Amino acid sequence: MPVQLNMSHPILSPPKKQHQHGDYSQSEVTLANRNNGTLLETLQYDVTPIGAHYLLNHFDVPYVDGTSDWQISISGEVNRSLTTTLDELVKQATQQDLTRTRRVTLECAGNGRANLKPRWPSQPWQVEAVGTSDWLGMPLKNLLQQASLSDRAQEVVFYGADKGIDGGNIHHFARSLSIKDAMHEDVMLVWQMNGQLLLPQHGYPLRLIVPGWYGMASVKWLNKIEVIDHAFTGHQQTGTYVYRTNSDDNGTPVTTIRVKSLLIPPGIPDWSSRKRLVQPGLVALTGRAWSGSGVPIVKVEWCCDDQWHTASLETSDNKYAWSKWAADWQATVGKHTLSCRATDAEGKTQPLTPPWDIAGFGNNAVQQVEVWCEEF
Ligand SMILES: Nc1nc2c(c(=O)[nH]1)N[C@H]1C(S)=C(S)[C@@H](COP(=O)(O)O)O[C@H]1N2
Ligand SMILES: [Mo]
Repeated sequence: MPVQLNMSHPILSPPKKQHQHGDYSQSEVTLANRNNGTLLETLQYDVTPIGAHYLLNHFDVPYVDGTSDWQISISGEVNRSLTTTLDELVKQATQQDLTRTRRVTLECAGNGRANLKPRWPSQPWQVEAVGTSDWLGMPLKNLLQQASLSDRAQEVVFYGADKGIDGGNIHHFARSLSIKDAMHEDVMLVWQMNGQLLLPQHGYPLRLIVPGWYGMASVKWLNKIEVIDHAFTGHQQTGTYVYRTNSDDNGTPVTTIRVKSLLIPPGIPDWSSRKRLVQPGLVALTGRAWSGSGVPIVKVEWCCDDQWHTASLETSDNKYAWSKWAADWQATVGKHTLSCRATDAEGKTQPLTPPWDIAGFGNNAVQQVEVWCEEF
């Protein structure tokens, strides 16, 4: 017998979320099992191996049986609404020489959320929600030009095929961009990642890639584009992905990636605690640094026990991809804390403590890695 729900519905009228302290809840563990982070040791690779790229799926991965039936439509404030299959789109892009590959670092806006105290009950990222891929596709701009925007066009809304519920709100995952951002030559419709078709969990068969922005803008399983004459107020646009200092705050939208860096934890790990052990002597430290909007990294510093030093930096040829940094550490017996800090060409740098946001968005505070140094 189904249970009749009258007063409060746990899915459609869920209780208000509360910040958490201490142990992770069952639902946070469930989310963490579905949405893997990258393995920090793979920061060695310029391009993240596909299976090691972080994953953030709000709902279920849609089942797609081949690309020939996948349709993408553009409607709303356009002079020529159009619907095309993905096969047709790819064919046209190839014939018109529009296909491009761009190396882009994606980071989830919630990366670092679990390091805030108290923390917001959501995907409990610590530092690992970042990765870099070679994305192949075509500029979105060309498709928008083909549809020809009307004079009233104000925003472009991108819909994913995935559907679910958040805060009692049933919706397809959808995000918008202003006309100016959508027409940016680097925003892409993408069908390949690192030389192969997208994996189901990364948006197969078609996704958007918005370089320099936090990951939520890069809508996966893209099948509908709607041009509208007003500001989009969908749940993923205004109900979340907004920086708020308290729940009464209207907030400001989360957009481009804040300057950040990571260090590959050196030495060898203890299996269950992941604590690190290194030998005394020379230890090669390395990691990655990136910022949003294609702004280059100009400096990386590293720190051992409150002593800051300048690291060497390999600048990237790809403006939206992370840079590699390296430093030599003379490890001495004892327990140490290692950190790194990036500065970009606009002079922006990482804070030592997490910036406060109720949902833990945009946490670009420096990472801290504890290391035990001992002869072994
Ligand atoms: N349709 C759809 N697109 C989506 C999402 C989603 O849940 N559904 N998640 C977004 C978020 S929050 C991030 S961080 C990136 C993650 O992309 P990846 O899983 O390929 O790393 O996809 C974005 N695009
Ligand atoms: Mo995300």
